[in-house]
Amino acid sequence: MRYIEHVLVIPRPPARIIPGAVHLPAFLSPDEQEKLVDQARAIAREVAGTPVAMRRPQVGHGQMDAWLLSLGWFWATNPYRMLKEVDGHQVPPVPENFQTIADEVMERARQIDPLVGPTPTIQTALVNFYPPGKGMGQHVDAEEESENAVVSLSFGQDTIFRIEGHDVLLMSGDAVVFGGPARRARHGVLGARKGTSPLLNGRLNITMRQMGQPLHSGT
Ligand SMILES: O=C(O)CCC(=O)C(=O)O
Repeated sequence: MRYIEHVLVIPRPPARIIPGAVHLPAFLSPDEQEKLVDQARAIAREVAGTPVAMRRPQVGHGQMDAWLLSLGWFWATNPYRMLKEVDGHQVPPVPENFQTIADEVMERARQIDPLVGPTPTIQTALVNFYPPGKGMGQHVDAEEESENAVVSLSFGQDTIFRIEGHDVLLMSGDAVVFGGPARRARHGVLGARKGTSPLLNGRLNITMRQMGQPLHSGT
């Protein structure tokens, strides 16, 4: 008997979602994805048990479903503020390779929609871990003064990214940029889809941002 494998490949071209927001499917190779996940894990291990450890922040009276690790600046809640240290513990720095990735993502995104604007100087990053089924509600990234774009990378399980009512399927290795007119767009993610990834039991997202005025101007 002959077994014929049928592989369904659905084309996912790069696309502008709304003006200033771009989706770049499969931007990272499987090897790059694995290395970045390992890198994030290693940082999380280094700070485990300290006040800057990965945690599920309290927001208002509730607690987020996602686990957050802050790099560069610590995203504190109730009230919202950005801190350089927490109880005498330095926030882990943003790894140098994040800027290189952001540069590459932005260059590609600008080819799809120049409205994404200048490349951010990556001064802060959030590593968000979503257990299967968990997501993040709609919100606006408003803590940073900078109007330069947010660069977001996805690893592990699929999810739906919703921005201003537009839904996009995000898979492991995808990048999203929102800048220019979309910099303060409302966005969030639905629950990570169980069983969609051999890389992770859950979903990891790395979101990189510039905090304030450029330390050096972006390209
Ligand atoms: O997980 C994502 O793709 C989105 C994360 C997010 O919206 C944020 O960190 O502000």
